[in-house]
Amino acid sequence: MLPPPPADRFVVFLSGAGLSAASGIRTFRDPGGLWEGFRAEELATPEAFARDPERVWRFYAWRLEVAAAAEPNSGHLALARLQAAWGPQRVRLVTQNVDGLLDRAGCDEVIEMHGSLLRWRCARGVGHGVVEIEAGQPPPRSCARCGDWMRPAVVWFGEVPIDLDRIGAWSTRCHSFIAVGTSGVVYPAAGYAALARRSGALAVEINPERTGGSFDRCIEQPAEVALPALVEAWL
Ligand code: BV8
Repeated sequence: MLPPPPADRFVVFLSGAGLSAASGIRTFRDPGGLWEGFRAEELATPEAFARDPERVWRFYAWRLEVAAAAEPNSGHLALARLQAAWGPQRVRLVTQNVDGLLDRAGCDEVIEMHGSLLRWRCARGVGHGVVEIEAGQPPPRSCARCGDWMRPAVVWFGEVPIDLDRIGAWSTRCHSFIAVGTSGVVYPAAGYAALARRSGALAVEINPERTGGSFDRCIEQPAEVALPALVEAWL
């Protein structure tokens, strides 16, 4: 079993689509995943949106609907339980996921480094304001200020992820860095485990399939099984 961080140290959990798989949200690169049949570049880039805003808008409106209908699973809830016991300073959460399920599970101060489906903005930039989408509501199609297309406030390929400085600082100072449900394909997210390990942290992967990344330990189990067991052992 993994050693818990000492009381004066902290653990970072970096999650990917595998954490939400048990909530019925398909991953990106597993067979039958979201990108199957599409090339990511076809839909998750500013160029794709500029080329065919209707198609990309509909793809994300559909993903918002799927995320809103999903429920946090035992993996999300385990992270919320650990944070409730030890606080968000000792249990720091970073996610590549845009489904908002960690927030809905009751987690605090989550860094959503690839943004969120629950926030939409004018395609021209954040100057016209960001719209928070209520559960079950469809996203707006056009900006109330200028009438241009609205787009999800997610980070597309070629766009700069959110809070990279903070994620980098956490990765170089944490006691342990646990990557949960991510294939380690997408950068710069995929580079933080190795950075943490080089900085002396214990680097751990929770994934039913080893990704071959730079980890000290690999827990080859699904997140919805491994996380509740880990939190139970730690608490
Ligand atoms: C950028 C939001 C410049 C939209 C997404 C090197 C350095 C920097 C950049 C690059 C680089 N090399 C290439 C790049 C460019 C590019 C990139 O990484 N391309 C890849 C394809 C090679 N990166 C970018 O463009 C990034 N921006 O570089 O800007 C910059 C950078 C830094 C500083 C200045 C300038 C932006 C990338 C963000 C793209 N947006 N999402 C949307 O969601 O539509 S990425 C998308 O992939 C999702 O966020 C997703 O989360 C993410 C990663 O995928 P995973 O989460 O890992 O999901 P996947 O399906 O791949 O894997 C699931 C895993 O779960 C599997 O391993 C499976 O075994 C496991 N699993 C399954 N079931 C379970 C499970 N695990 C546990 N339990 C289970 N039950």
